Amino acid sequence: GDYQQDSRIRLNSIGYLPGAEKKATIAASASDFILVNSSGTAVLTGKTTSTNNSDTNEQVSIADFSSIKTNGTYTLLVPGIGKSVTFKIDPNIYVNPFKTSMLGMYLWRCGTSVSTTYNGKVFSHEACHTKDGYTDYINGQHNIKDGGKGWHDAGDYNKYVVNAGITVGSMFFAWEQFKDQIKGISLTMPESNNSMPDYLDELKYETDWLLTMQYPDGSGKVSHKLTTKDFGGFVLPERETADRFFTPWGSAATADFAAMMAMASRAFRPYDASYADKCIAAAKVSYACLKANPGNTKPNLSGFTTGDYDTTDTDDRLWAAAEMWETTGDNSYLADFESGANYFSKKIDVDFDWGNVNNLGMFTYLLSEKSGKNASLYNTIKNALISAADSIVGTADKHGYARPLGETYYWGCNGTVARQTMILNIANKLSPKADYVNTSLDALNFLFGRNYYNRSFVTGMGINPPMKPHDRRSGGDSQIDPWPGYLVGGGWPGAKDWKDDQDSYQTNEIAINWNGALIYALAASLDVSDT
Ligand code: 9MR
Ligand code: ZN
Repeated sequence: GDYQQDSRIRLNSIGYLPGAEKKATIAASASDFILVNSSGTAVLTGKTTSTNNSDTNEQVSIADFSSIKTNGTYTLLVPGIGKSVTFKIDPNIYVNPFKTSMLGMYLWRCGTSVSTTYNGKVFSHEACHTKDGYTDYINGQHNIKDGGKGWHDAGDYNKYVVNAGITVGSMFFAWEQFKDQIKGISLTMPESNNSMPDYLDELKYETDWLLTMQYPDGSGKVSHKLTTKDFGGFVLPERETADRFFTPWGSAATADFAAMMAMASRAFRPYDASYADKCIAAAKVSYACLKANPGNTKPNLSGFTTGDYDTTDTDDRLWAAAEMWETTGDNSYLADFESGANYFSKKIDVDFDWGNVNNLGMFTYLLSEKSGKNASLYNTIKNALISAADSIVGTADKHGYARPLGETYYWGCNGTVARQTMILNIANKLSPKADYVNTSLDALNFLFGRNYYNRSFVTGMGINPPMKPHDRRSGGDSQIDPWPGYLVGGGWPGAKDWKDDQDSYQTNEIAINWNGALIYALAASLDVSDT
């Protein structure tokens, strides 16, 4: 018959790994499907299974073509409905998405000009925020101190330490677990010919900035953020010239700083030992500050209407203790982690973001090969990890689009869908199970088109991607296309509430913590063709 492309046939428009489970959701009642290869030959005919997807209130039919494992380009035909977009089965499908989401990080660099050509279009801006930044706005002083480099946070150009925490943390986890796959991948950046892997060069651009956020007085306190007083307009960043200020310190930012710098020290050590020394030295000073200031210290953010990233510090302190122990081997940090964990948390949260880095501390403790761990605490946390992973698998199984976060929607929930892959992949490492890998891939399937909208949620990639993200560069340049490589936040309050509209900051913004999670998910999937 004559099949027309039909938006009711929803699948991962990037494709599928050969060994992975492969499913499409058809938002219609359809009993049969046919998978055809690029020569038009039917390689599989099958029957769908029908189910109700409650968050979108749709009766859907699921086509399962997991048995096809041959590399190639395919189309799914559904008699009476139409055909899907073409997609690949190939072990390397995630290499370009990984590079493009890292390109997004490079394009977020502050304090420098950036430029790239993507799909034949140029995206560039001049050096921005070259005066970063002014100290001590609250006390009325107006001195300049170096706060250069780092990534802009999101659709806005500000820089926030707490949101850097979950982002940099996730990206270092990706490095530690998947460096064999990541190491050889060459990325767009001025440093691509130096001796450090490009992935670490990109992270170093952020950690260089983070080091400037620590008070220069030796106290170890870390400024919560470096921002304008109010959000600026939709102009290129070099046109945003309002003064930006270091705010006072907060204990969550200080703990995240210690954790990130401890991780940085481990990652950079083989390539730049003196930088690694600098990172762990900075981490120790901030950790000492936390010990000297055991209470939760909220930053004084009065006078600012930019992002708050307001959070309590218990989880951040636990994470810092775990990373300090893993990097230094010093048992006092292990004691801090274990007593903190016993007191506050021996759990893994299935749903976590910038305000809850508890999991990161738990992950490092679980993955550590150092001796001295308390066996009973270790087993409790490991069991919690396995139950969290099993629960995510179950949630995805029950959802018509296999969304690992199920029916939970909130600001930035697409980021969480990507971030849950950390739980799944770490569980898979400690207790291997194909379901963990397949559900991790379900997160990518969902984000790249197997969803209610039949659209990719990542700019510049996949089927019908976002065109109008809430991003000041995309809105402020003369290019119609948005800047590439960015995961948008996703719909809420409900499953059908995403709007590809620049004004919809609640659903269509971009942010480093969401991209960092996507980068982890992609890194984990660079080549699992043998599962
Ligand atoms: O991602 C943040 C989300 O969890 C919060 O609910 C929201 C409101 O506080 O803020 C989000 O973070 C924004 C930050 O405050 C400023 N830069 C843009 C971020 C993404 O929207
Ligand atoms: Zn900037």
